[in-house]
Amino acid sequence: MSKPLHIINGPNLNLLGTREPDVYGTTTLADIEAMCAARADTHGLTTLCLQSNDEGEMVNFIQAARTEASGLIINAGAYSHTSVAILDALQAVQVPIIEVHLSNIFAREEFRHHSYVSGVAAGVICGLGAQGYEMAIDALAARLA
Ligand code: CA2
Repeated sequence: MSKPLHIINGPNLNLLGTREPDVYGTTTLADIEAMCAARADTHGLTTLCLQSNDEGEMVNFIQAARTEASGLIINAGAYSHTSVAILDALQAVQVPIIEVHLSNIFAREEFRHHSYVSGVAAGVICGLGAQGYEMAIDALAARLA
């Protein structure tokens, strides 16, 4: 049995499906986490999900991925654009990392165009909504096969 894929969603993503549907869609985070588990299952993989509004808690979960995960999917939310602490934690992770954003961060404000996560990610998916998470799982499964 392989280690689970760790899936991290950062600040405010617990609000998905309740506000700003024009930007982030109507799918809730619970829906996304269930979709991820189902998609992983088609590859014989499992998932372990964290949503946190707390940067330190996210760092702790990333550190745990060093020994407890086979791959990592991260939507660090606004911390993508600000957090050197999350970058430092990700740099210590050896398993493949895929960065996901629901919205197309390059079609939005300039400050969203840079992500500290991107430089340590094997790949970046943005602008495809909840489907981006499924694509990230497929990509990790292919790498782990
Ligand atoms: O597009 C993405 O997935 C983002 O990571 C979402 C972040 C944003 O700061 C990034 O630039 C791009 C914000 C998540 C906020 O989520 C909400 C969802 C519903 C209602 C309000 C906020």
